[in-house]
Amino acid sequence: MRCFWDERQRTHKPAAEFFNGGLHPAAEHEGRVDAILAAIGTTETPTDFGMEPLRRVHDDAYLDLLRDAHDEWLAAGREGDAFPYTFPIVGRRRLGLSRIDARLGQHSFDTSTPIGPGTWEACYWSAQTAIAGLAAVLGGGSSAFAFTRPPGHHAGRDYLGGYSYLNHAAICAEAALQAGRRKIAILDVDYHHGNGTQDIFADREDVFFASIHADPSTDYPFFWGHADESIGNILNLPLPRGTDWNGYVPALTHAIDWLEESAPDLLIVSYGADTHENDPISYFKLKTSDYAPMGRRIASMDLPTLIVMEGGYAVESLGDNVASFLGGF
Ligand code: SP5
Ligand code: ZN
Repeated sequence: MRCFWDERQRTHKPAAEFFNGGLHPAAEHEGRVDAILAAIGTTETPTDFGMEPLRRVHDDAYLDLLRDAHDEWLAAGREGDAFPYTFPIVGRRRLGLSRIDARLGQHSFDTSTPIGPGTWEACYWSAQTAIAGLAAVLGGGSSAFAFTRPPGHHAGRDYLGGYSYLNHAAICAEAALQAGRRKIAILDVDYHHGNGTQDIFADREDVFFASIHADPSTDYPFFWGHADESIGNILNLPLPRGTDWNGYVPALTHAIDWLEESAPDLLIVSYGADTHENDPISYFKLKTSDYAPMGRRIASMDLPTLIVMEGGYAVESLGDNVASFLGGF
């Protein structure tokens, strides 16, 4: 399978994230990069598709913030990564304030997703990597793997969160529609619900989104991903902590059957390896060997398929997990 990656994606180097009342070393760190690159072998560097495909999904004010936030953070006399600390809860007015802390809060939903000096560059090239993978698939390749990092599925049109800044699955779905595909299926198998992707495509008839994830009653992102949000083009299949492969398979079968009913002409997989038993922030029990049959079942949909990388933080198992999935596929 053709694999895409850009070294500029390394320039995002978050030091810490805040949860459970304290700062913890960032789970989405550069060690993930070497683990995955070692496992997938040769990669291709994307060409520059520019800002247009990003603008089809994300708001201009939000993109401006991603690009400028760290400079403004320094200009405000701060050091280290930029973090929000005050959030406009749902229903608050959009005030268009200019202070950096207000802007960060306006476009964030958590405190785990800092903006450092290289974050924009990494995000930009991560998106280009995804689009290059899509171009390979649209150009007649049956599948491609885009090693997107930082991840994307928690990012909405105008917000970041969950280590995600630009939503690669959404950007590629829109780009594929723009290129003449008619119906896009997105299958999200990361441990966490893909809230950004769901929000971006709510009520659409040309994009179908199915997500299998930890029950948000117990796990991040809490406020999205519940079963009763399954309406129209959205299917959420929350599973309890402790789910192993036997518990996972029926949900996978359900998600695949449901996506196939919509008769898509392209599949985008948001693949996260944080369902693995060793993942440090997650509580499913999948084994490395389970990702091969997972990949195989998804490949049985027999669709042109772009796989984008989401989470997965058990660095010592991460390369093997990705290789198992891609190998099975
Ligand atoms: C892309 C992706 O996988 N994003 C996940 C973001 C999860 N951030 C929430 C971190 C809270 C972790 N709680 C861990 C408890 C460890 N014992
Ligand atoms: Zn995740």
